Amino acid sequence: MYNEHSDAHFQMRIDKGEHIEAKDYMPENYRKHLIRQISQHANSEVIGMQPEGNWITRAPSLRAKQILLAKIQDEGGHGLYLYCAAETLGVSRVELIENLHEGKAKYSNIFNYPALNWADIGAIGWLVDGAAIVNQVSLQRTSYGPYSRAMVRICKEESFHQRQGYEIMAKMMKGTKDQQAMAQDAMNRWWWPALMMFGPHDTDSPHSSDAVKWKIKRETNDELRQKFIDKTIPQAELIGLKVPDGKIKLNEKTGHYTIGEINWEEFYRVIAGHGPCNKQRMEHHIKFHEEGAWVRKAAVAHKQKHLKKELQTV
Ligand code: BYC
Repeated sequence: MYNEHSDAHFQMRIDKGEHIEAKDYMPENYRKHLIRQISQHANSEVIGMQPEGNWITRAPSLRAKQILLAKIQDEGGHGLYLYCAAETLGVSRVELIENLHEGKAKYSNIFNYPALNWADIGAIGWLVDGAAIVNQVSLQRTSYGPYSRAMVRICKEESFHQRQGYEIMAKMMKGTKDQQAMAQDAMNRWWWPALMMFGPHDTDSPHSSDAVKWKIKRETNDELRQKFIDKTIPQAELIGLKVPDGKIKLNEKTGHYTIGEINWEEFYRVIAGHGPCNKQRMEHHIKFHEEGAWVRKAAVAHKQKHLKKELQTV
């Protein structure tokens, strides 16, 4: 009989496919691994609002503006679910935000690239949300209950995000020569960074072996990247976009595409803080976090006032 508070019992539960809940026994390294990943995920959702936020006032129609607004609001909401999921592991939101501001916690590489024009909003929705959804569909079966349940809800909204991006790209590809060139240019700039979103190759991924053993990851970085590639190349071809990779080949036997070499030097440079927009993204977040301090103070004061009233009536 296993002791319920042992690593062996925990692993047995994982192997049986059970969800681990907040109050269940878990090894300290499992807890830390999840805090790192879930907080990075939350940070990505929130920082990801910035490149798109710039385009709300410049959307080409009222319909496009409404859709973009809803999408960005969803992303703020996803950040909230994810920070809450991380908090169930015994860390506070304040610490998580401090870690982001001090550069101790990461966010996705992709949000350190600029959104230069309206076609970029299409490319972000189609490629960035498209990559995120491949990863997140898999994470719906992750072993930690609160993270898994957050993913189920997030995935429903994410598939709408991906489609709105593809719609923008498809529309531009049916437009004028200039519009087609803009869509192709956005594709050229976002394709490779989107492939990097899945993280380094499995052989270079230090966290993968624990993540797979603990069923935090149900599929590896390379497996998920391949799924995204196989799904996205035909979508590009359908609307007349060229994938910016001269080495792409369809392997008729396996049904998978092979691609050229990803520039990992660029990936590591960007996640180390030296991408085109890292400084701007962090300065913006810190500025608005500081300016919003009064809202947080007011919410705490409001809660305390009501708690006091409740105690007086007991
Ligand atoms: N960017 O051992 P590895 C969205 C780091 S947002 C930056 O493979 P792991 C959206 C990694 O952290 C969706 N860093 O790590 C929002 C580690 O460094 P540390 C975002 C990366 O954790 C708004 C090192 O490289 N999705 O949808 O096993 C608008 C070694 O990597 C990245 C998620 O966050 C990266 N791309 O696997 C539009 C998904 N990749 O921590 C859209 C949840 C790796 O030791 N996260 N690193 O300093 C995951 O599934 C996994 O954490 C990853 C990486 C696949 C990303």
